[in-house]
Amino acid sequence: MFFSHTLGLEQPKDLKILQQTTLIKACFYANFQVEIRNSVFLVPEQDHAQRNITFTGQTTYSTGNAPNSVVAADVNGDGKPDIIVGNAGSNNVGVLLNIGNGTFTTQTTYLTGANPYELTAADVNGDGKTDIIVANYNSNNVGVLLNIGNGTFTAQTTYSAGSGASCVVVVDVNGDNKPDIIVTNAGSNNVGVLLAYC
Ligand SMILES: [Ca+2]
Ligand SMILES: [Ca+2]
Ligand SMILES: [Ca+2]
Repeated sequence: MFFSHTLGLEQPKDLKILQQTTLIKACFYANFQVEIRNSVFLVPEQDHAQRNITFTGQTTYSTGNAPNSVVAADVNGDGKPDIIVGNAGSNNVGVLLNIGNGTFTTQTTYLTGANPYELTAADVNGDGKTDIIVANYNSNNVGVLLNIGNGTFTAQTTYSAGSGASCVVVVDVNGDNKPDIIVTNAGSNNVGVLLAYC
């Protein structure tokens, strides 16, 4: 019989127990194994006192037609989050640089496919600069605009998707440290996975 029991960790003063679970796993076939594991998850102690928060009225910045999606990411490496907006009715994306104090430049636009329905921002080529990935709904493809520095971008490179490419996320799905693209195809009733390779 295998028996494993881990207990007795001393809790550091600046950490608190987020969750404590006990896992009991038993196998009654080949070797009759029982494993009991106590897991303690520690997170920094935080002040959870409720605060009142209010917001100002909006300050507006012009975009293209029918802006349909937005993300915030630092595209020029100054530590300030910038705005990237998908102008679905203008077939472009707009980049508004953060000039401090929560104010932004007018948008600089970059062409996309037809009806850029949704976008995300991620460093897809590993150069440390945030790129733009856009789902071009009426073009049935995904566009990738690489960041060439100072918050400016290349023309898009397109990759075929299904009908009605509508949403994109970027994540490494196969553990090779290269970010992959997942796209929903609204007109095809499926989801597509585009693996990155060099
Ligand atoms: Ca910035
Ligand atoms: Ca990049
Ligand atoms: Ca990958």
